[in-house]
Amino acid sequence: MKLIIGNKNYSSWSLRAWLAAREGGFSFGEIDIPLFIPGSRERILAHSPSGKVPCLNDNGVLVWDSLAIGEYLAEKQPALLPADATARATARSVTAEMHSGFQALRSKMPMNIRKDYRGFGHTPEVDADIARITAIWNDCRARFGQGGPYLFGRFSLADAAFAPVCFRFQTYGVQPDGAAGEYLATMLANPHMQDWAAAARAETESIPAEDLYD
Ligand SMILES: N[C@@H](CCC(=O)N[C@@H](CS)C(=O)NCC(=O)O)C(=O)O
Repeated sequence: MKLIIGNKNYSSWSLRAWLAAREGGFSFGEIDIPLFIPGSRERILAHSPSGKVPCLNDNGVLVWDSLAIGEYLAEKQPALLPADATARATARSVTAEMHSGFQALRSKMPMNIRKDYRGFGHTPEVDADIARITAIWNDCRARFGQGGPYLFGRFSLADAAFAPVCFRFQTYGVQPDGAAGEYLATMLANPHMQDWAAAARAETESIPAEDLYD
């Protein structure tokens, strides 16, 4: 199994698939392709039909888009989704909401693990996205979080979906109150998240268009 991913500092979609694969206990190799430099597009297209990362190559089976990769991995490792049907439906709902929404947060607070942009990026739309994410985290923790420290107790695809938001909150100094704040701390202390962050800090490539507040 090989996962094709972009820069660990910036590629939020790559992080989702990578973390799901790590937490699912899969043994996989990585093909790391720095994005938005000459040759990037050709290199990605050699592996990924969409021309985007992440893309999973499981012994010739190609799966692209982080949502599809997560579902594929959860078919092989069902523990990546909650066992209870209501919890599972909610996990899929919040994962899909994250996947298709939060455009203001994405554009004004892009993932950028190496930077300290505390206080930057706030607009009314961004703050509304932050409020909705905080509400999701508090709601999932209260209703489904009894069996562990993650949104649905044990780690699930929903946590992978929100992993880049956790790095964003760290970079931009967003501290949610209550259970959501504790959940943020849990995610940032996750050993796989720390591995990813260490690798991001060690990268030398940068994408100037993403370094919004230098
Ligand atoms: N919805 C896709 C988004 C993938 C995506 O936009 N990937 C970006 C990097 S984070 C990319 O490959 N950009 C390179 C390009 O557009 O040339 C997913 O969930 O995988």
